[in-house]
Amino acid sequence: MATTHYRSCTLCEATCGVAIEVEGDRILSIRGDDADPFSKGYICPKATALADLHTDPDRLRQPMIREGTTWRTADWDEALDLVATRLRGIRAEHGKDAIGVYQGNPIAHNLGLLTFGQLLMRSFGTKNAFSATSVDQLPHMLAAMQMFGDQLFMTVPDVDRTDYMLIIGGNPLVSNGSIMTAPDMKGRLAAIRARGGQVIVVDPRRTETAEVADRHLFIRPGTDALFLLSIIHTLFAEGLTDGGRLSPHLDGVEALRTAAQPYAPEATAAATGIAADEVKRIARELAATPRAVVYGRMGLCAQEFGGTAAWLLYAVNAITGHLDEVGGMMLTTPAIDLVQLAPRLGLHGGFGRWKSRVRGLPEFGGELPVSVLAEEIETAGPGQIRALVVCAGNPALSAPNGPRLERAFDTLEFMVAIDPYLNETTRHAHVILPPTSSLERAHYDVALASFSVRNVAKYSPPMFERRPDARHDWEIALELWARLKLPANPVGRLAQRATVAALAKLGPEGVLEVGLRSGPWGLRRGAASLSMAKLRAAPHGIDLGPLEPRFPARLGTRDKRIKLAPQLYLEDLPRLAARAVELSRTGADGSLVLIGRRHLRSNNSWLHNSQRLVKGKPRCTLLMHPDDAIARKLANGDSARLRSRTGEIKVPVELSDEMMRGVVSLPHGWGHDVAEARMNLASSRPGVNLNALFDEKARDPLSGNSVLSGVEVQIRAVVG
Ligand SMILES: Nc1nc2c(c(=O)[nH]1)N[C@H]1C(S)=C(S)[C@@H](COP(=O)(O)OP(=O)(O)OC[C@H]3O[C@@H](n4cnc5c(=O)[nH]c(N)nc54)[C@H](O)[C@@H]3O)O[C@H]1N2
Ligand SMILES: Nc1nc2c(c(=O)[nH]1)N[C@H]1C(S)=C(S)[C@@H](COP(=O)(O)OP(=O)(O)OC[C@H]3O[C@@H](n4cnc5c(=O)[nH]c(N)nc54)[C@H](O)[C@@H]3O)O[C@H]1N2
Ligand code: SF4
Ligand SMILES: [Mo]
Repeated sequence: MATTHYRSCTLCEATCGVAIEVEGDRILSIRGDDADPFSKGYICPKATALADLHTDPDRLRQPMIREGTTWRTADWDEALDLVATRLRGIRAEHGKDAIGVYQGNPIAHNLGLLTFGQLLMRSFGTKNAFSATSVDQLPHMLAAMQMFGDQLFMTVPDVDRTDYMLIIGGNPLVSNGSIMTAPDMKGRLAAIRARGGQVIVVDPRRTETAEVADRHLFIRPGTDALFLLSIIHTLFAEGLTDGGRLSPHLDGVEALRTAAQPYAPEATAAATGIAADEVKRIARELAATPRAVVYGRMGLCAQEFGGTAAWLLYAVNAITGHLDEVGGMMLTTPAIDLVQLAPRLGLHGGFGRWKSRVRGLPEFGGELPVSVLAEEIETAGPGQIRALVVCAGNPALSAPNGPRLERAFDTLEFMVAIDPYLNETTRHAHVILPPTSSLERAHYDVALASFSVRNVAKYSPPMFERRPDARHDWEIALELWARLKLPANPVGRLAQRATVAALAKLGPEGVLEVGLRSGPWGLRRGAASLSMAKLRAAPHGIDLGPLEPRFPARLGTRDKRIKLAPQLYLEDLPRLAARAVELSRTGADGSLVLIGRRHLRSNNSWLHNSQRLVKGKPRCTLLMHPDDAIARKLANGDSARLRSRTGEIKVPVELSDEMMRGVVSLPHGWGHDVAEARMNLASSRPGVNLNALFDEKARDPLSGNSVLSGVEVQIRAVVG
């Protein structure tokens, strides 16, 4: 008999409710859950991949041990013992920092890894901790920390109540929103326009989002900070600033005015490609619209001036009265409050408490930028990384200069991956520990609910029983943690066994219960308090209402004030001024700059083994403006050779006037043509690795985030 299970999709930040119909262990259908109060039936085509991932014959179901070039399966005890022995040995001989860890993006979608996974990762006590954060939202986190006093105060646009949304370097129609958990962005943007509002997109490509907006402005990659400074300049010059309710709490207004002084819209137009009139119009509209918001994402922050741009983004919202106000940039009140919980778990945000050994880049939130991972493995000396633990990450494809990283992996004494696939990264490991599929485990969006455009809570129980010989991510983490900490004496061992048994009994749900009870919707609300029992009784999820103003009470700064002009940013402005002159000349010599893109049917590097998602025309193509193609004697479908400092790749070109002249675009997450990987379908349609072209040395110096946009490349037609 068929039954329907209701749960959240774990593939992207939108957290859509899905209704999955099963009979026995067969999945009959996956539909949007109409009764989910947040997603209201919306899903995207990727949701079906939940089934494909679950049934994928290439998904590993047993631990794998590599001996030379051959892999064999192993049982859990053998594999875990081996990992623990090797890691303990390396730690004993070379110290804590000899073990490096890298945590990838799916962790944000995995309750077990956000709880028990962190227990394991933090227990290494290594300075060499890395994650996908530094090829992603790090500038937003730095700005949140500098301006509002906590790295997690990356505010989210109140899309459902705004009347004006300026989107800079984000493509939510494809990405389904980021640091903006909001199922059905297409519907939500259409609703802004339906209520008489406007949507404006600033992007070097006329994206899918731009197609449904009121206006689209091409911007030269890497110039968003200049664009934002000219908006700020205009606001001050025309007397349009008004911090509203938060005015008495704003520090640095004058410093911000002075910083923007040299950047009149007329002065930035040559560099940004955005006409002065357009800048002024936006500034005036922002000031005149009571409910307006400026939002920016990957294109804004993963670039040379990403740190500066993220700061200015929040600053514009603040000085136009759109920070922490209805329809503006707001904070959630999540049921599990990470901001409150983190310090209690000994996790303190921090910046620059230590530096990377080789290049001296600052730590942020306990992590170093992934752009230094290769050199930290390759460079001999105390503190060198000799063993690496990779959890839910594929840095071979996701990090700049992946090929160098892969060469570095091969020099490691030991590498272990917690990952369901034998792929571009994990093939370098000595042991792969594969977790259960997402349908076999319990889920709650601890991280994403903190960035949601409404306050929501939803628990998804496991849909399928895990096989006795399978392990959840959290179980792998717990068992490894226990083995790594193994006390020497029998009494200690006995005590530890009891602790592990107690933790296993608690499980991620137990942690969840503690988080719920102590959170803002917990015990303090008396009878209305949220609990696991309430979540279990509401399989479609619980709507906790719209976002509410939280500042100044929630500010994390010592003096409870908002810092509009932190010194760190002001000191770096001369770099921008110098670059502005150069940028206004780019393209004059005929060079092209490269940016990235995403596709609705793809998710970073790891959904290319699903037939339903990869079928159709090839997606790993270089988008190029026809004029740029003609100048290089390239026609649609021709093969082009792209070269940068770090690498060279060959890729088919696709001509389109959706590209700004002088800018070309290629998606990341491809390049599956490696012999040892075991992802059959993916390797039959491999595409090329965009990150072979991005330089690991290029970074936003403020945050350490990698530069994944606006990099100069040479492009030639491939002859013959
Ligand atoms: N050029 C360029 N590079 C980019 C980007 C870009 O825009 N341009 N985007 C960057 C961004 S925003 C991000 S977030 C990073 C992503 O960088 P990564 O997180 O390093 O890479 P992913 O492709 O997400 O790989 C995820 C890995 O986790 C595994 N996995 C999936 N689900 C689970 C699970 O439940 N448990 C475990 N243990 N493993 C799992 C998959 O098999 C895969 O190996 O890429 C970045 N790289
Ligand atoms: N379908 C799908 N959804 C995803 C993902 C996926 O791979 N596929 N990945 C998920 C992840 S990990 C993340 S972090 C989010 C990312 O979510 P988004 O940031 O919304 O997604 P991107 O497609 O990277 O959008 C970046 C946009 O910036 C533009 N851009 C590039 N350079 C510049 C620049 O210098 N300035 C400006 N203004 N714009 C620029 C690009 O053309 C692109 O349209 O998406 C998530 N959702
Ligand atoms: S938008 Fe994201 S969460 Fe929603 S169905 Fe698609 S992949 Fe899943
Ligand atoms: Mo990301």
